[in-house]
Amino acid sequence: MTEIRQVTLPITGMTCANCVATVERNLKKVDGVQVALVNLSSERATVEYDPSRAGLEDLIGRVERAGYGVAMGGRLGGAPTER
Ligand SMILES: [Cu+2]
Repeated sequence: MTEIRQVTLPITGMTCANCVATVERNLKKVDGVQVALVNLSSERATVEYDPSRAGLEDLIGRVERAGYGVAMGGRLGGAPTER
């Protein structure tokens, strides 16, 4: 049985609905990602993925290659939270 992990990533650099769609589309391209939901007003991406197929760094790398950022650490409790 596969364990699915949910993570919330604080995304930086999004300004409009197109950005949201781009980030979502890219996150969904990561192998193992099942759900990617991006909220523009809260600048958060909620991702559900299979941790045996993808890691946090894959998600972050994908967002960065798409031209956006993932806020790490400190401010506003901005670090990615896993549960
Ligand atoms: Cu945009």
